[in-house]
Amino acid sequence: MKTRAAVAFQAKQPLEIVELELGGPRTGEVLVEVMASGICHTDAYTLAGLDSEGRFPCVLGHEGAGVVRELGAGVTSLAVGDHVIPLYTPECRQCPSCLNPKTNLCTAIRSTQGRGMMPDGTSRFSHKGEPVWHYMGCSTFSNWIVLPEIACATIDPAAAFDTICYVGCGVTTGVGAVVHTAKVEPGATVVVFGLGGIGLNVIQGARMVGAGRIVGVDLNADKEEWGRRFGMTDFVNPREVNDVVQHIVALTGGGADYSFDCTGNVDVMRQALECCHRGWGESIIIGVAEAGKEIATRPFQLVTGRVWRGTAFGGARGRTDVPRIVEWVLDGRIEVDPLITRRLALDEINEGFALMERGEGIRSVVVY
Ligand code: NAD
Ligand code: AHE
Ligand code: ZN
Repeated sequence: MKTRAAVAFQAKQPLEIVELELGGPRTGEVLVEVMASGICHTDAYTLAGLDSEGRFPCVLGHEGAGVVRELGAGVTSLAVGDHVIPLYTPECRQCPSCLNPKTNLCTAIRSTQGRGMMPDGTSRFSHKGEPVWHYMGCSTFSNWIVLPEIACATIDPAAAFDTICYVGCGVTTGVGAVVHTAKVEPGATVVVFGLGGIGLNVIQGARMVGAGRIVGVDLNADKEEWGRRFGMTDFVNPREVNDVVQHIVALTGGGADYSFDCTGNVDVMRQALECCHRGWGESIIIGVAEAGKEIATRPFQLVTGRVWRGTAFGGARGRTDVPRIVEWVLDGRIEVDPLITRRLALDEINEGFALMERGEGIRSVVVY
């Protein structure tokens, strides 16, 4: 069949809207009509050529929502008409990682996914007879996609596609980092670096679990109002203080119980660790740094009890936890709609990337 898609033919070039050929679902796969897709900073990072797994030409996009339209052989847990969120972190419930309660990082199809392929090692997209690669197992910048059954979370059909697609990455990553990875307790002091599409969800996750003090840090002064809207109690602009670490340690009376990097900048990651409280503060890395970058700190920081962790997809097990987060959105515990600052048609997608680059708005969503 044919599908309209925004194709990244090469790094650092605008996406091009073209018609692709799409092969149908094979055993254990389904055909999904994507109804909406958010644009995440990770899409921009891969398009900028900073992703060691970036493979071109490809169809980017990993924050979608849609409807199952056709089942491949052997699919038992999905039905035609189901509303689903594609999962870049699938949940097979059988691999050693799925069987280990310490991680959400299912390994069933990770190696082919990282090479832009479906689990059988093929690409289902092609253009003029040449393969176009999948991205993060999702490629939600295509109107139609094929997905493995284990990479689909079934969600409540009451949720609007152009809002709930954001749960496919940003909402789950931010809220999940608080709930699943850090397990922030009521009353805790939380510091969030980077108040974009992820950081604001960390803030609202911290508010939801009853954190006491929620400090937001961003270079963009416009983000103060955004942070306060979602529960931030204090704002720090690093441009306006001498030493951001010392400033936060003083502001919080000794340091954060939990800090989160939502910038992808390795210098900020160090600040996020070092502003944690001696003895117990934990810093969670969410931001994705460009290929070749490394983090550094004095070992003393860890010897004196600070903990450095990372999280992918907010530690969420997609098929289990995503439907629950959708319910939190539907019952108003998590607010998504106000964070979607622009809705675009597919042929306006490059404008969505430009808005993110300029730091204007929070999330842009492509509506098919
Ligand atoms: P975004 O562009 O919406 O937000 C980034 C924010 O960081 C902006 O507000 C920007 O002003 C701020 N910022 C930049 N440099 C800063 C600095 N030095 N100090 C303080 N603030 C600074 O991006 P996003 O969509 O929120 O994504 C944030 C990061 O999270 C990206 O690196 C993205 O790739 C990553 N990410 C990771 C996961 C995961 O599973 N681990 C999931 C989604 C996104
Ligand atoms: N391809 C990159 C890794 C990028 C990365 O860490 N991605 C996150 C999700 S970001 C979503 O916006 C992730 O899921 N990581 C776990 C995993 O298995 O990739 C690189 O550096 O090669
Ligand atoms: Zn993302």
